[in-house]
Amino acid sequence: RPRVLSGIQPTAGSFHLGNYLGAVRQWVALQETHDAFYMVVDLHAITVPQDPAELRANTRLAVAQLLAAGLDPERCTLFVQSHVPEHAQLGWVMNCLTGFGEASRMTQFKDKSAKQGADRATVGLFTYPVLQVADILLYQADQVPVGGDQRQHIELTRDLAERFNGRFGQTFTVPAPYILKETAKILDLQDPAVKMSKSASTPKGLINLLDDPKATAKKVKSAVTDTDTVIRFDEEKKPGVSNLLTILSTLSGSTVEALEGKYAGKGYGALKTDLAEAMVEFVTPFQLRTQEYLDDPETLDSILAKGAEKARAVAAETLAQTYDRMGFLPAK
Ligand code: AQP
Repeated sequence: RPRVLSGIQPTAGSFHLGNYLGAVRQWVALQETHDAFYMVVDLHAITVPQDPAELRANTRLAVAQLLAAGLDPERCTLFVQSHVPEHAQLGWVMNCLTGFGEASRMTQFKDKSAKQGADRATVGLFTYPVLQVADILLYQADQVPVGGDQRQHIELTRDLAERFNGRFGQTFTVPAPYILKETAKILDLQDPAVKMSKSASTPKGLINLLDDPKATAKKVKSAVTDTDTVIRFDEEKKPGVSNLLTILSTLSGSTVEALEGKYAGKGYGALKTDLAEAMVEFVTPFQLRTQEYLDDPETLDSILAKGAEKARAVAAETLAQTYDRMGFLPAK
């Protein structure tokens, strides 16, 4: 079985619709066909300031949401990044192979540090993509299921894997991105020129899966479309409407073409009403399941303990091999 690896940050509390449709939904499908490793990336979370109690609660909440979304610990390895110390260890090695200019070209850092102000951005935020390289290479992942915003980081991962292999001998699998075209970039409901995002979206443009379903329905109904009335998929000319079609298509299982046919001659109101309904139908049981997992911290902790053990077995082997190739003296 080919291997996949991916992670999600525990920072915002609730996952948003972009996280779910762009990444987590694919994770659930891939656990059936792949040797799947999924983690909650708390080491990445601290690249921006975190309140300790909140971080701890949000990490549990992220795991509960992953289980509620359909991850099955019998079918995949689910763990918390900081439970596997090899991430930080291989991260350092990768930092020492990455050019300063190369890291400076990462657009996510540019965007995020610009938002925070250059003086407040940490070195951790700067080297975050390099830690992500280590996350992926530790597991010898063949594919990395992510949203389109991560493409550049996967490219960096490929470059560093090839660089290491070239310099020290074949050590790492060179991974490929696994990005579904349809859901690579879910857009902000109020500003369809930008992606839906926890830090950049306005509250009305962002759908959090744990929001009150009624509020979610309201957000869908007030989504920005255009002055036209035709329901047609056209990402350039009709980004708002196309975004709604993409979301409804994914949630309902109907193709975008079928939806175009269904809404021919009808106004945007009909599409929004149906999408609002589909969203409520999706989030209501999702929220119940999330709460059930939160109410049973013992089960959750035991899932994470088993996950960390399985992850460490793989990570430790890769790290030992890496250290050896680089010429570190083995500890006796
Ligand atoms: N709008 C999106 N469309 C498709 N995929 C998306 N992802 C995020 N936003 C969208 C994907 O979700 C996965 C987990 O993301 P993360 O935990 O790394 O969070 P993030 O990328 O930091 O999420 P945000 O909301 O975009 O945060 P900010 O605003 O801080 O940048 C990833 O696979 C990501 O591609």
